[in-house]
Formats: sequence, C-alpha cells, structure tokens
Amino acid sequence: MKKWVGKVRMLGLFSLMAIFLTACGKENLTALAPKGYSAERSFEVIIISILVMTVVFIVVMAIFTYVLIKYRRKKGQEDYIPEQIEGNKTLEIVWTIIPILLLVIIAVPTIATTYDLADESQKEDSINVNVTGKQFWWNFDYVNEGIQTSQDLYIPVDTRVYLNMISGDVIHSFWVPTLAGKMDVNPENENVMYIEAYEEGVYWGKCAEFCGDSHSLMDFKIVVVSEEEYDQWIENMGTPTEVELETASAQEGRDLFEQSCLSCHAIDGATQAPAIGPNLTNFGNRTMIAGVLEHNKEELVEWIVDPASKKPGNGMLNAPYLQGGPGSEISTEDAEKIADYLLELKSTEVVPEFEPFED
Ligand code: HEC
Ligand SMILES: [Cu+2]
Repeated sequence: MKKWVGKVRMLGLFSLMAIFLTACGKENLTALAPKGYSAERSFEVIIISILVMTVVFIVVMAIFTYVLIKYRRKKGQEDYIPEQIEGNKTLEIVWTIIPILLLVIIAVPTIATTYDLADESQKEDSINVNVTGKQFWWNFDYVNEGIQTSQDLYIPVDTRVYLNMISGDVIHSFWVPTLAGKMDVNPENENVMYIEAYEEGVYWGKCAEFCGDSHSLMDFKIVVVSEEEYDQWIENMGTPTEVELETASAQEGRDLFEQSCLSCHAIDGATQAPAIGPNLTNFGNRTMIAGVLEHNKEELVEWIVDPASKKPGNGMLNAPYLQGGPGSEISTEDAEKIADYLLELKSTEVVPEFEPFED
C-alpha cells in the first residue's frame, strides 16, 4: 500500500466525524452530556462498553502487529514454518474465558441499570404524568393535579417524575436524550419511565419511532423549573383566569377562534379531557409552535392558514375551515386576529428562557 493512501483514509475518517459531530451542536439534545439521572446511568453503561472494546482493540492490535513483524517472511527462511498451536488446551481455555469475563464486565452494570431505570417503587409518591403520543404532538395530563397541557412538559428540578405513556394512534417513541433513554409509546399497553433533571432549563425531546409524514417534526420540550416555580405553574394552570384581551384585534380573534377552532382545542381551563388537538391554555407561554416552529406571530399565522406546509399530514388538516366547508375559509387577516388572541393566552408568569434557533 502506498504511504499516502493511509493518510487520505484518515482524512476521510476525520471529515466524516466532523460532519457527524457538528450535528450534535444543539444544546440539550445529546446523550453525551447527560443532565439527568437516567441519562447519566445510561451514559455510564456506554462508557463501560467503550472502555472494554478499546482495551480489546488495543490488545488485539498489539498482538497482531507483533506477529506480523516477528513472523514475516525473511530471506533464507522461505520454508520456515513456526510451531503450530492447533488444539492447545491452555490457549483454547484462555481465549474462551477472556471474552466471557469481558461480557460479564459489561452485563452486570447493564442489567443493574436496566432494573434501576425500570424501578417503580417511588411511583405512588411521585408526580405522575399520563403522556399521550399522537401524530404528531404530545399531550401531557398531570394525574393528581388535574392539569392538561401539550408540547411543553413542566417538571421541577431534582425530582423524580413518572411518565405513563400510551399512544393515541401508531407507535411513537419518547426520547429526551439529555435526560433519559428512549421508551416506546404503544397504542395498547402503557409503558412507564421516570425522569429526573439536575439542572433547570429547556430540554429537547424527539419522537424516535418512525410514525408518519411528520415524524421528524414531532418535537417536544421538557421545561425544568425550580420547585417554587413549578408549584406556581401548577396553581396558575389549574385555575386559569379569564385573560384580559388587550387589543380589539385579539377580541375579534377570540370570536373567530370560538367559531372555527374550539371543536378541537381547549383553552378555558386546563382540566378538560384531552381534545382532538393540543390544549392551548397557556399557548402564549409556549417555547415553540407545534413543537418545531419559532414562537412568533408570523409563524403562527402561516400555521393557521396552511398547517400542511409546516407539518404534512397533521391532525389539524381535518379542520372544516381547511376542508372547504361552506363559507368557512380563514383569511390571512382573520388568522392575524386569531394569532393576536392566542399569543395573549398567558396563564402564568413562569416562562422558560429559550432560544431555539440561536447559533
Ligand atoms: C380538526 C381539529 C382541529 C381544528 C378544527 C383546529 N385544530 Fe389546531 N391543531 C389540531 C391538531 C391535531 C394539532 C396538532 C398538530 C401537530 O402538531 O401535529 C393542532 C395544532 C395547533 C396549534 C399548535 C399547538 C401547539 O401546542 O403548539 C395551534 C396554535 C393551532 N392548532 C391553532 C388552531 C387554530 C387557530 C384553529 C382554528 C382556526 C385550529 N387550530 C383548528 C387540530 C385542530
Ligand atoms: Cu411519533
């Protein structure tokens, strides 16, 4: 092999790594910088496996290189055959036992962690949230607090929160890499996992199971706040006050909303059963729109007028006003009024700091 071939290959490898690793730049969307209990335990298992594999690689490479050099064909010894070790009992035993030991080193912490992360002993005394995955959004139902919300899941810092997960349609997978591993969300059986975050902040969540047209847009956030903020949030959400609408536009927007949107979206009280669409009680406080769009009026108007352009195949496309129902169309002007209204729906002062698209 020519000398430069190796160099070119290394260059290729490094450029590939650069491409893949730069994709890991989004804050709080990585399993490699855990900020929660489950993610930290899983990370330890990753590290143990990598360490074991690295040791194996180094030892094998060392022996390989040694043998390659020592037993290379030498001048004058073309017919030399080194001592044959076929059927050597000691060696056979050694290279059977070593892999078994290595597997045990990996298996023990892996199994212990698996059981630890499935532990439900504290479920009764913890915050419980029923999570429903739907094409292509998430509903969060705080069981004991009687609160419904969607897309943004608020939890207190340093506290274990149990998530009881079910799907409203096809199989999804709930994944907040910085806080915990993945968990399948099935239509039939409830899967339970817990999360506990060490630091306040907003954490990105993704659906990790291909579930349809907008699967890759089925994002959500976990908003981790202090204990006091969480209590305040629960109180505000549980008793949402009638919002004083500031502008005439927002007031007209409310009427339009009641005509065309209320059949699927709850806004007057967080306690309603999950409707067909996300509960919009605190929509003005959301981190994003529909999990993926920047939270501003422009995006919101575009979403209302043409949700298919933002999230193909989503459930809002069944809205009568988009189906060409008689006299039902919503003009951009009307959508702006509705947007003014929705952006004023701020039921609480607990608002996370969040810049989704900063670079
Ligand atoms: C047929 C039921 C239906 C109707 C009617 C409907 N929507 Fe929706 N809406 C949905 C569904 C389902 C979603 C979730 C889409 C997704 O993210 O996959 C949604 C999402 C949204 C969101 C994003 C919510 C979030 O949590 O970020 C907004 C805002 C919204 N709708 C506003 C409206 C407005 C305004 C109207 C009336 C003009 C309306 N919707 C009418 C079903 C509906
Ligand atoms: Cu999904």
